[in-house]
Amino acid sequence: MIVKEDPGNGSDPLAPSQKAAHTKHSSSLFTGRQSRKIQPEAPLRLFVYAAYIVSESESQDSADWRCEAFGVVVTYGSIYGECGVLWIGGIMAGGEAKKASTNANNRKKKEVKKETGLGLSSKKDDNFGEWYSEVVVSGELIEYYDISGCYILRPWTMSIWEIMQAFFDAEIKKMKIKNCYFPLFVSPGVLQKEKDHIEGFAPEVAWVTKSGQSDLDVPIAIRPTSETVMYPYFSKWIRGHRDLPLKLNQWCNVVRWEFSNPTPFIRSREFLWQEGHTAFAAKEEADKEVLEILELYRRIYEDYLAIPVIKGKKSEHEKFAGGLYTTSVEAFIPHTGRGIQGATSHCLGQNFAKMFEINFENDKGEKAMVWQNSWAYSTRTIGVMVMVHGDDKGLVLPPKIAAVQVIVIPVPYKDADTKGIFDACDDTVKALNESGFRAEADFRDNYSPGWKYSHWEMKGVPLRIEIGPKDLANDQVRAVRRDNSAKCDIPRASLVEQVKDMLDDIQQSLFDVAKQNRDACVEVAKTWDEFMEALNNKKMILAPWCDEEEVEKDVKARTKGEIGAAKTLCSPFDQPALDEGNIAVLDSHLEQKFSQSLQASRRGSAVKGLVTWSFNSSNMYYRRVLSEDYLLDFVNAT
Ligand code: 87F
Repeated sequence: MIVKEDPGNGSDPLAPSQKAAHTKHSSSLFTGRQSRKIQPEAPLRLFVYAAYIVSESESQDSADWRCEAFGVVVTYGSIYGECGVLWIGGIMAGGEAKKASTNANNRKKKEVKKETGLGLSSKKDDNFGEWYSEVVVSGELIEYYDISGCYILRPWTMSIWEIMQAFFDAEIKKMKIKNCYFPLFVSPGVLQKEKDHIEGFAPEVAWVTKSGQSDLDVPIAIRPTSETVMYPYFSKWIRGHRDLPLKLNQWCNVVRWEFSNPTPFIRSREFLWQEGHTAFAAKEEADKEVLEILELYRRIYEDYLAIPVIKGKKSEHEKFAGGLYTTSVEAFIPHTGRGIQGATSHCLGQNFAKMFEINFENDKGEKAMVWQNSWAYSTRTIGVMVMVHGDDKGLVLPPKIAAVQVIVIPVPYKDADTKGIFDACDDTVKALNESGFRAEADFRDNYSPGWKYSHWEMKGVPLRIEIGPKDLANDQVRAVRRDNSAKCDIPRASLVEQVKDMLDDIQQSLFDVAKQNRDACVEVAKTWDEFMEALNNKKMILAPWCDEEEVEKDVKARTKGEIGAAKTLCSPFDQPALDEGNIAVLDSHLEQKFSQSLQASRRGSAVKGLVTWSFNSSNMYYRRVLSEDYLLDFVNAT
């Protein structure tokens, strides 16, 4: 058994039997193909890879740019007047200044467009980035702000967020997790305590250094996450085993001064999230919670946002460095060919307990350290939803998260009975509201019905009901679906039942279509050539991997190109079956392809070396098919 298991103390919490139990409800990645759960004795692990954008800090020119940007503290100008000023430890360097002016130009373009009417000027297939920027603004989700990377979340966004919040909040309350609120500010002392893992994140921490014109004696950080804010109090509040478990959650904003391409919802400098922080007496309790929370995240994506996700465990390299292991739900954007981390649920192990001295007296009267978890999902969920479902007419909202599920539009006609039409609209809204649907009528008299259709399409309302003279005469309404433009006439007598069926159907069909599109992008690669070909074809790749960090870094380096590089997303809990034939072919292929790595690895430690040269499937075949003795002989012989 060569695959690394639990890197810390205790047993692997994601052991096969548990995995199977927790993936019971999730949609299989491998529908239509043979699917297999990992057996304890099988060392094979498939990893999902996808291209991702190399962050600024990883790319050459921006590394210089970042050096330039630090060490100097300047204010962002006079907009704050004489009141408390928020200062950030960095200047607006060339790159950022250029970006800001480009943003301003884009805004100007958009303002001009507004006067010319509705409709998007970019197409999703032609220019995805432009399309996305346009759709989030035209769909009234966000408004750009004059600080780069910060966005105004408009009511249309907040209502989506509140619906997801209501679901998640109720679920965690069932798990006896309680809400709390800790301050936004962090003292440098506690932040420093966590310096080992915060080191990599340090450039993203924003600091308050002034109040009015005076310098603060000690600068204060703004929370990028709340481990260091909360854990000193965990230490104070936890004394004995009866104080455990301590299970807290907070709904709040966090600030991370991102330097790479800001993107509404996806990468912003301030965002909303929930962060859960829990402490247990036993590791098993923590392990169980990690997966329960992950399942709630899956439900948010799949049941609410109608987006298929893959549940799995992060590699050591990609996990939260401060924790023991990280699980995640991973989504995929077919238009860009990129994977996107949907939410994370970490087992922190006892790392923070050590740092913050979170000890307790156990039931045997001995001193013990707690086991901790932390988990979060953020407003990024909304960005993923826009990217997956939106089309050239604008947003497409799944009914379960839409603030308005049904928009009712009167279609009066010259000498028709306008009052009768308006009354029918009112009655329709009333009947739907009384049955628990979120319905509204648009009675504005300064817009034509056609304009209203486009407007509500742009905002993504799942179902439109039109009522005109003919409908009034026939005691019916006309319903038009946003997702596929299908139209039908509904007798008013069966309005509620039929609307319910249609909304259910829209929700399901959005998920089905998204899953079909996602599945069409998943490929199993068994050779490096297959891997590269799939990557170039914007696929999400399932590739066997030996769980070695060096190999992972190697894949990243080898795939780095103009559009990004490949990185591991997770080791899915749900593993596909693999054809085990053709080992010889794979073997010779490997010899050619990876001879350099092989030579390099031979210079290093023997066993590790064997691992290093095969970051594709073949190494795993060796491991499965060949005995440990053979491997040792092989290592010793090379
Ligand atoms: C940015 C600046 C400073 C991520 C950061 O995922 C610190 C951090 O600790 C940082 N970006 N992280 C990791 C956050 C880990 C963890 N926190 C609680 C979560 C879930 C919620």
